[in-house]
Parts: sequence; C-alpha cells; structure tokens
Amino acid sequence: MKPELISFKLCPFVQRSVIILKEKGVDYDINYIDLRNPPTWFSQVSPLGKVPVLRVGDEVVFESAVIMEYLDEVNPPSLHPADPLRKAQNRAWIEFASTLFMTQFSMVMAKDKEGCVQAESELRGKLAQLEPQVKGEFFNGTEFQLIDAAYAPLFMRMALLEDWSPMGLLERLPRLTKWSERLLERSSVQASVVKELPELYRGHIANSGGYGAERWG
Ligand SMILES: N[C@@H](CCC(=O)N[C@@H](CS)C(=O)NCC(=O)O)C(=O)O
Repeated sequence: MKPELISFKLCPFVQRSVIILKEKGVDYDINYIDLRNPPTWFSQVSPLGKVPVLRVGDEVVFESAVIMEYLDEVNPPSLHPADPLRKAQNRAWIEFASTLFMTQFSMVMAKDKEGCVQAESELRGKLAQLEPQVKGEFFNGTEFQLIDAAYAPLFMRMALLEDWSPMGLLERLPRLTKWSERLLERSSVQASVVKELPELYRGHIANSGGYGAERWG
C-alpha cells in the first residue's frame, strides 16, 4: 500500500520521514499543507495538529520518530543497530535531536536579542554534549542509520544560518563537523526538501519580525 506523508515544506520533523522513504526506495505520495491555514480534514488525522502524519490506507501514524521506526520495520533491512542497548541509546539520542530542533527554532524566532543569545547558548551546550556521542563519519560509525536521518534536518538548517550570518556553531566540534558534511552530501538528504527551502526558511525568519529577522533574514 502506497503511504501518503502529510507535510509542511519547512518542517524538519517531516524531513526525517522523507529521508527514510528515500533511503529505503519506498514509493510514496506527499501532501503539502499550510500549517497556518490547515485543511479541515487535518484535525481528524492529526491528534496533536502537527505534521508529519503518515497515512497508510485508512490508518494514520503520527510523531516523526515513530514514523521512522514504522518505515524501518516494514521496509527491511533495518537501519537501527542490532544490539538492544545501542538501539535504545540511539532512540534516546533521537529524542535529544528533537529538543535541538526546538532550540534552533527558538533561536531564529526569538523576539529579542536576549532570547536569541540564550537559545544560542543552549544550542551550543547541547551540541557539546552530542559531540562525544558520535562514533565515526556517521553517528554509529561507518553506516548511515535511522539516527542520522533524525539529525540531518538540524545540520541542514544550521548550514544555511552559517551561510547567512556565520556563528561558528560547529567550531571545535570535529566529530559533528565531519558528520554534518557526510549528511549534507548524501543524496537522500539533499532530495528530502523542496528546492526552494533556503528561500522559504529565510523568508520565514525574516517575517518573524524578531531579532532573528535582523540577524539572518
Ligand atoms: N513531536 C513531533 C513534533 C512535530 C512538530 O512540531 N511539527 C510542527 C511543524 S515542524 C507542527 O506541526 N506544528 C504545528 C503546531 O504545533 O500547531 C514530531 O516529532 O513529529
């Protein structure tokens, strides 16, 4: 059955699912909605009013980490480590990635300089925590796995922000630097967003009217 992904062009959480669909070569439909003006049916399929939602026939799955797990299970071979402890740790660090997405979002959308600087410092702290966890060119070593898809959207946005206004977020973090490079050159990652993502992201920040608009907009 061909799954349908309910998406929003700017959403890093949706991007995780797209990367896995592409890594696994799954045929899928993608349905972009406008989150500021969602279609009436959206509240019926999305219990939290959020994307991503994956429709599979008459059923729906929500929450990006859960969608990734589902797609991984039904499209073997698995992109999770086989060892249960390592797998559990990967899941925990995927959750950590979600908090990084939120911190990055708070930083760019901050109303004032103080809020922006505070979020930036939180982001730097979390990146420093992440650095020693990375085992090789990918999170677990030499192979691209589920957790790599979970982090790629963060690094993609970070690279855009660095282009527009350098911050040196990955300075003195050699493992994250290498990992980010590997992720951003991967075809599934490059193909996981619409071509106009940079303009959309920059426009979104510029329209926030906050301090981020001055800094990156
Ligand atoms: N925990 C959720 C977070 C998803 C999320 O926050 N999606 C945002 C867009 S990037 C959303 O739909 N926001 C709409 C809202 O909160 O009303 C997941 O991992 O899927």
